[in-house]
Amino acid sequence: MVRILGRANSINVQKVMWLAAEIGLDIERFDVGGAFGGNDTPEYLAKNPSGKIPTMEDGDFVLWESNSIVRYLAEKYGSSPWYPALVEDRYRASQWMDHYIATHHPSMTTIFYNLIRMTPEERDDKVVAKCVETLSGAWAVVDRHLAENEFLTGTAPTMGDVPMGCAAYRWHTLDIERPDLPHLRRWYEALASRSAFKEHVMLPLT
Ligand SMILES: N[C@@H](CCC(=O)N[C@@H](CS)C(=O)NCC(=O)O)C(=O)O
Repeated sequence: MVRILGRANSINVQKVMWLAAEIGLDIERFDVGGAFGGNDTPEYLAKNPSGKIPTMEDGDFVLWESNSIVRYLAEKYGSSPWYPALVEDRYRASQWMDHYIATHHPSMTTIFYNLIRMTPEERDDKVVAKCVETLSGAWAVVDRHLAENEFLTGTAPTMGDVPMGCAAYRWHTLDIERPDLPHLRRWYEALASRSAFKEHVMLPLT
């Protein structure tokens, strides 16, 4: 059975668990990282030198970087639409996965850490406001795309919706002022109605 090393409240673990549930793949997950620790041991670092979570083990094959794990599982164990059949659609999906990492994730992480993990004394409200402004622009790009498309890569969710989808839950749940982006909200609500998304992504923010 595929094994995932990583705690359930990590957005990067959630990507993998949600995708696996959508494609019907049984996964054994182990709590590693954060309060559980275990990601700084020589044994863990031999598998994943970044010391981050998640790490995937599929037999002897070890992989880290959550987007790579999502692509691997979708290709090896999934099928269309989650792993799009057309190469062009596959790369469109991949493009949105990369776009999330490059444009949204740094600001999303900063807001999350400030609002959820830090004490009010540690929090930097100016930095949070700046990140919310940056992200409002980044999500507006997604909103315009979703005005013309039901999901990020066509008429059904694919692996391309996974990173943005996980982050959209946080964006719509955190105590921040969001611009009105109706297409983004419609897409997020469609994902939020899925049982696998509810089970693996819509967890308390901790
Ligand atoms: N680019 C990596 C980032 C991994 C990452 O930063 N993971 C965080 C959790 S979301 C982590 O390992 N934090 C340290 C910890 O949990 O102990 C990926 O997508 O897998």
